[in-house]
Amino acid sequence: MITSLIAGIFREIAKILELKGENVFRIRAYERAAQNIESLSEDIQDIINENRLTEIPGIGKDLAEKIVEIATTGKLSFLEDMRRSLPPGMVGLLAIPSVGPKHAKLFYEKLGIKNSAELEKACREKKLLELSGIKEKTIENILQGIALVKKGRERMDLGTALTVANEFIAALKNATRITQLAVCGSLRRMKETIRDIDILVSSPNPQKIMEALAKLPQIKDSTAQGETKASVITQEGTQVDIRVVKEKSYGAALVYFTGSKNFNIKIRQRAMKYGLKVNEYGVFRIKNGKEKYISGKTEEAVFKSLGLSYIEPELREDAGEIELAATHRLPQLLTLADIKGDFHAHSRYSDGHNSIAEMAQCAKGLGYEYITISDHSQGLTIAKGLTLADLKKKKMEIENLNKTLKVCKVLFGSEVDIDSQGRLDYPDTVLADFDIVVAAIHTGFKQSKKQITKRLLAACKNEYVDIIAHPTGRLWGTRDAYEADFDDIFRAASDYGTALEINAYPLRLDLNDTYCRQAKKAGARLAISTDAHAVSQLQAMHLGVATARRGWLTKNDVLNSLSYGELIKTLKH
Ligand code: DGT
Ligand code: CA
Repeated sequence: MITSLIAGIFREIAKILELKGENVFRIRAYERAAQNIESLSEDIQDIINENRLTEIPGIGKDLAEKIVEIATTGKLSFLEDMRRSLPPGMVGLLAIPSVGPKHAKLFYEKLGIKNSAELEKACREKKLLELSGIKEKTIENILQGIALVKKGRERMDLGTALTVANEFIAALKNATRITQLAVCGSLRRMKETIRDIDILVSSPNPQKIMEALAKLPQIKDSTAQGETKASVITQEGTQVDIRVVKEKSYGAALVYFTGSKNFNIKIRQRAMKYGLKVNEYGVFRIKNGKEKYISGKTEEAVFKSLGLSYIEPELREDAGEIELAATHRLPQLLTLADIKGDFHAHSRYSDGHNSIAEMAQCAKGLGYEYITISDHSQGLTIAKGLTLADLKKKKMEIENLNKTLKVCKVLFGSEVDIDSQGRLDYPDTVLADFDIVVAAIHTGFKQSKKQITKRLLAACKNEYVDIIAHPTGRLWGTRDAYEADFDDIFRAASDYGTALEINAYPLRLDLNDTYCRQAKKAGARLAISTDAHAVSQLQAMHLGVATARRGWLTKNDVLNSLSYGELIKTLKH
């Protein structure tokens, strides 16, 4: 998304300026610009087209020009010059969580550390301890941060991969006429993280596609180029593999390149049992040593030839789906159209960028019947948690909105912090007043498995808690999931009628697919929420739905497939 690209570039500039010890107002100007761009309630491309950039608070002529450059070229020469002015590798240091510009500057000036590898070495050799303010714990956090970044580099989050893929496909379609094209691989299966992007095209003239591809400005490098396939690296550094096949093989190639690898192996074995052969060109009957093409044009035809019902890409992991497809007993997976509302979103009352009315208007536009505005609770001061007086004001505002908005109900909610002992951040008398209570852990991630389990169990059992938010706390590239006994938690969620969130924020996707399936088996209900802090983030619901589908969930397993009327009857209080 262009908005996040621009905001990301401005934040990186702010960090480099801070590293260089530049004027604090200049640094803040870039940070504020990034924040204001993220909180826009309309598409920035429209603002650019209509020449209105300078109407955005904090955007003057200079920043407006930079935004236009980014929107047109996908990069900013000013940032590239700034990066070049630093010792090589230094930019990478800034990407490590728990290493801010101040630390990076200190490490460079005192120990000559210029990149992530040197920092890792200095951590292991305890050299950092010589510096003032650096403790054993800091070193431990930095090493963890380095490991997370390495992992994050190997695999992108699903949201980023979808954005890169969509931009790439749009550019390719613009460059040449294409009849059939699909994303394959882990991205089509909507895995939570993606190593590279696989694209399949059908064309009678592969050469034309390859020529158009070679000329795309999105490509930085090409690592392999054949007559019908190519591997390229985009400007962002993502690998894209492209294959061109004939129309009669398109369906078979779709099955093959969608994978997963284990799924393909099982499919091939099944084919062999029936005297068939299946590969990326089609399904063939083998008779007297000869191969006869029987299908391959569409995926449906390929599955039918193998005696299988159609298997949705999200299920193709060899986790029992082929066996069920053989007896036509696959579950009817949840779809985005089943979703009637969102349970977890923030407004300006806490740390959101939009008003309740703006969030509700957007929810209405998405066709929802309800949206919960669940701002943070009082103890979470860092996220501007709401005091009891704030709650009163917020409740009144919601009551007034509900009188005028009609179509989309605004539910009065809170994301209530679960403290280090498992207590909730408002007393029960206050909790009882909310329409929806979402409880979550925000601190003490490093507590023992036993203690974290205890905290989550206490929240599950509270009679006012409707949903446990981001139950494992994982944040891709920044923080691993904390340890807890999720079997116990899922059982308690089922026993006490507390739903478990599938947080659709792309870096979370928490619960993940595996846990969703486990939670369902334990009898728990799931609730998909975006945790949106701005109207644009409400759009991420589809990532939560994809995760639910990968977890084999149907409409009945998910709380927000209920209509407003059904929901009110189902909630705990
Ligand atoms: P990734 O890229 O690690 O996120 O995951 P995938 O699933 O996209 O894996 P990738 O890009 O290596 O390959 C794309 C698809 O091609 C994969 O899902 C299945 C198929 N494929 C790749 N290698 C093999 C193989 O050795 N055997 C079989 N049967 N299929 C393969
Ligand atoms: Ca792939």
